[in-house]
Amino acid sequence: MNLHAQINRRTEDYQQSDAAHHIHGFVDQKALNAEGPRVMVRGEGLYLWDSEGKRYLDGMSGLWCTQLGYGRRDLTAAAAAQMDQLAYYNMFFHTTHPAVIELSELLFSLLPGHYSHVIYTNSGSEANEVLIRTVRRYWQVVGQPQKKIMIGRWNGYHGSTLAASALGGMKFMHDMGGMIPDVAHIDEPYWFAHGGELTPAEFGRRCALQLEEKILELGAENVAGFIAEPFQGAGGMIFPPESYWPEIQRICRQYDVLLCADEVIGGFGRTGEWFAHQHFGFEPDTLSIAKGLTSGYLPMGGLVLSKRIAEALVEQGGVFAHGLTYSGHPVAAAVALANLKALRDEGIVRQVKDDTGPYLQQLLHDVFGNHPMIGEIQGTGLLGALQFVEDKATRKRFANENDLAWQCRTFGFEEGVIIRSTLGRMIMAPALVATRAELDELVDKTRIAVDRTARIAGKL
Ligand code: PXG
Repeated sequence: MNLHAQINRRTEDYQQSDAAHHIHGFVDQKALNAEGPRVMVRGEGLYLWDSEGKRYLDGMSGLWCTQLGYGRRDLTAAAAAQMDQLAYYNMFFHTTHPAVIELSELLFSLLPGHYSHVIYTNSGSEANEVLIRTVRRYWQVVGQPQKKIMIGRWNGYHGSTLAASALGGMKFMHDMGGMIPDVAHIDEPYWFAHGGELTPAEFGRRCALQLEEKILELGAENVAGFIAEPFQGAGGMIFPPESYWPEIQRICRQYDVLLCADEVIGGFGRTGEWFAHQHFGFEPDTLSIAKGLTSGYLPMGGLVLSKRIAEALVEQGGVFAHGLTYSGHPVAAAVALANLKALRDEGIVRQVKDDTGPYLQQLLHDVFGNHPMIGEIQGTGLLGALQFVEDKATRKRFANENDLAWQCRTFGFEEGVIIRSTLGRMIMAPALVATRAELDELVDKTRIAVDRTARIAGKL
């Protein structure tokens, strides 16, 4: 394939035009305009190429979404065939279409048996928007309309729309657009940063008990649901202590608060299980999904409902006043179907669980277990987080950890690997099709970037 087939303009030309017209997400636009964004032009497998012809191993699956990697011709063929056949039709006017029906069949064959229905959206943010409405509607229908409050967690991430960011706990997002009413937050179970003298198990229980305290403070009769990522993604790939989820589940059951798992990052094989809640061993009432559902090839998300919720809505709820022009879009559905078939039939999820996942975890511990800059390694399946630390004994973090992590990420780009930084953590989540050799390259280049950072920090 000719790498430059579609590039007939100079990089600076692209950058100037981008600066003239485009507001990017989560960046200082003025600073970005001065620097000029990298222009990505091609992807194949785990690799990306920019407009200068430089190759990168993408250690982040795009934005945690390209489970199958780039350039899968079966997905592009599925999209093209569906566009030829029926490019668009809606789910209003009492209609449906085969692509979305077949997708739902396959989805529920992969999910545990107590889930039965899905509301399709175009993104994870929208899945969490509809979650709020669905959960509140459920309680109305079963005769407890005062149950409205959603509890989320500080430093949780559930999307960028107003309501989804309100569920999340990124304060700087709340400050920008305001909050919606009837949302509360509890602390995140980030032991390394906030655990103090407690053991991880004690700290995990303590964090979970905050949920009980918050429910009692607000009145259980007013609390509709608790939303959380099984492990935090955008907040820093933070895995809760093992004591956390069983206690959270007990509390939700005891006070009849719906347990809502945000599986947008954890779903579709990332942990080696189909869904992250299966890895952590708890049973949510709802699952928000997106990203890996289509391997990111087209936008699609959804809210999966347990039978208990779906039955109430369907049998007693009457009109459910919600719907998007593109809910269950046939082309997105066809791509999602092809994607899930490939993940299943090529044994990719199983391979992450049995082979490449344990391989990556072992590699990370071999390479970084005694590294002077790394205080904690977390991960499972094809997920890895490296926590920067100034003093291992006291878990003291660098005052400038954010800058160091950003620098490390920049070194990564120079070395030809894309890893992500959040506060003082370096994160990797490569495509699920990664081979052992690609994981070797990912970890090796990450080590070079971390070593270069450690030299700046005076640790090497
Ligand atoms: N829930 C979770 C857990 C997410 O990670 C969303 C919902 C929203 O999905 P959409 O499709 O609306 O973006 C996400 C998105 C990062 C980063 O920096 C992560 C996300 C988005 C942007 C940046 O890690 N995840």
